[in-house]
Amino acid sequence: MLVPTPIEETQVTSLIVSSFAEDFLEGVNLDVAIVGAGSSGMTAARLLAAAGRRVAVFERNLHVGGGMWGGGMLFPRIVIQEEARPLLEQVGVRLRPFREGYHVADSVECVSKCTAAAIDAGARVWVGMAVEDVMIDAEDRVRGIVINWGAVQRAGLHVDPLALGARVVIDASGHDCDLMRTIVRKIPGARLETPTGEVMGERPMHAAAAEAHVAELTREVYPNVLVAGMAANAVCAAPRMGAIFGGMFLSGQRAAELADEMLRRSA
Ligand code: 48F
Repeated sequence: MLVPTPIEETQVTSLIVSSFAEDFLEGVNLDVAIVGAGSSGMTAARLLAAAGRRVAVFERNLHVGGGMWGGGMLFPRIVIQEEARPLLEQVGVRLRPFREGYHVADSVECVSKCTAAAIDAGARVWVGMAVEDVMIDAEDRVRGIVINWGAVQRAGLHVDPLALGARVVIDASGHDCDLMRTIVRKIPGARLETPTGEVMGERPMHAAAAEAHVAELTREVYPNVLVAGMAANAVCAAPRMGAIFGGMFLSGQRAAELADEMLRRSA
């Protein structure tokens, strides 16, 4: 007969708190902090971790995946162009080839495998943690992030946040380009590397143009801050694309390459 492991409730408490503290404290000073666990952020996290960088993703929701879960209008499928196929195949996502250069993937499979691969590569993924601000230096350059519980943010509670150092920050927060809006709002005179120097907001849907622009718009738009994914289009008034995701994965890859270069330069 199986003898069940004796359960001591207070041991459960100790194990949860001590293992969280141990892992979290490893990331008090990060190479790269990524805001948002969507397709672009998770791809950047996987590639940076695989390159040996200390990287963590902060997601304000309790779930990862961003806009991938919902596919197109809740039909749980996303479309991916041929150029992005290797990035999905690297993590084991099965693609169904369709007409000229289009593949279709199950969105639940995509979220699960992209997340598992990023974690296996060594990235930390923290859910329920929102990035609410940045930490700056004397020249207003970003040198880290300021975080709080997503639940605290939602409840509108007055709870002071905690700060983490990061040599590079990637805003992969999607359509809202949340971090860039925070930077512009809170740093007087902040000028972004966009045509107007400001957050311009996204334009209506034009999938071909949106997909063509997103990789080139993935770049450092403020000292030590890169934009990736839909946030890259949204800061520069580029259009949205809907449930075609190739550009998001390729943007994540580009963000990882650029972050790695920035880290090398500042080493
Ligand atoms: O929106 P999201 O999936 O961003 P993405 O990688 O992909 C865009 C597509 O989903 C889709 C599209 C496809 O072609 O147009 O919309 O650009 O993921 C962004 C994640 O960031 C989280 C948010 O909850 C979502 O999961 N997020 C946003 N602001 C914050 C944040 C914040 N301040 N702190 C933490 N997480």
